[in-house]
Order: sequence, then C-alpha cells, then structure tokens
Amino acid sequence: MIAWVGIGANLGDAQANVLDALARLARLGGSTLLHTSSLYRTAPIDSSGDDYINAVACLDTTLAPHDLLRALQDIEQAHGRERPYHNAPRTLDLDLLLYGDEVIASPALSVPHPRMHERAFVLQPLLEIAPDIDIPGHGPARSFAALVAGQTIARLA
Ligand code: PH2
Ligand code: MG
Ligand code: MG
Repeated sequence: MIAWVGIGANLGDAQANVLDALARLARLGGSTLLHTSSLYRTAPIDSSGDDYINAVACLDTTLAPHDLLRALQDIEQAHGRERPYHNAPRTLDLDLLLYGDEVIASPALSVPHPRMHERAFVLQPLLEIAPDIDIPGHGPARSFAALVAGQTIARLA
C-alpha cells in the first residue's frame, strides 16, 4: 500500500528532528521510503511557539494502517513527544495522512487526516511530490492550494 506521512516539529532542533524522522522512516520494517518532500518552515496554525519545520514522506508499506500508526508513534516517542495540551508545541509529530485511497474512521485513526486539505504545511509538501494526488472524499489535493495561499510557508534551501 502507498501511504503518505506528514512530519512536523517546532520544539528543540526541529530541523534535525524532522531529518531524523525521515531517516527512521527509511529504516522502517515492512516499508520502503519512496519519496520525501523538501523541508518547509511554516507559521503555527491553531498552535503556538516557534515556527514549524514540516515535510511529507511517501512509503510503500506492508503494514496495516494501525500498525503503521503505532510505528509512527514509536518514532514520536523516540523524540520524547509529550502532549501537555491540544496542539502543544512538539519535538516531533508524524501523521498518517493517506493510506492508499482508504477512508478509515476508528477511535485511534482518521484517514484522510481530517484537516490536511486546509493546511498549507501539508498540501504544499504533498503537492511537491504528488501533484496529481486525490484526497478521498475531497478530490484533487491541488484544488485546495488556493484556499491555503494565505498561510505562511517557505521551502528551505
Ligand atoms: N501541526 C499541528 C497544528 N499546527 N502548524 C504548523 N505550521 N505545522 C504543523 O505541523 C502543525 C501546525 C497539529 O499537529
Ligand atoms: Mg499533526
Ligand atoms: Mg499527530
């Protein structure tokens, strides 16, 4: 299955944390890392603290969705992820954005990620590596680009 993962960090050395997450995804069992976007510096949306570093990765994986979610949470925990309150600044956040064209609504996991089409920090890196991708239930990801054009995002050199 092709899975898309959103990566974000705005605590500690956010850029190093995102790069380490990409390295860990490249080593993930049962999975092959196919594509990674550039890194982006983004203003916090419904969050606080420093600017975020964001990226998106594409995996070809044999892991079932909830097993992949657990693997992503293990990587977050390796970076000491704490959740003191909703959308608190974080050392590392790994979100399962898309899992093939599946729609999943379980207590632990919502796919597509519910707000991904409203967030430039997801859409811009995703469209960089998958310009023609569809978001199940929403349509072409690129059709939302104009809606998020006011959000501050800069690709890192
Ligand atoms: N993640 C959030 C909330 N707000 N803002 C930016 N810029 N980047 C994020 O990754 C992010 C956010 C919840 O996970
Ligand atoms: Mg998130
Ligand atoms: Mg998350």
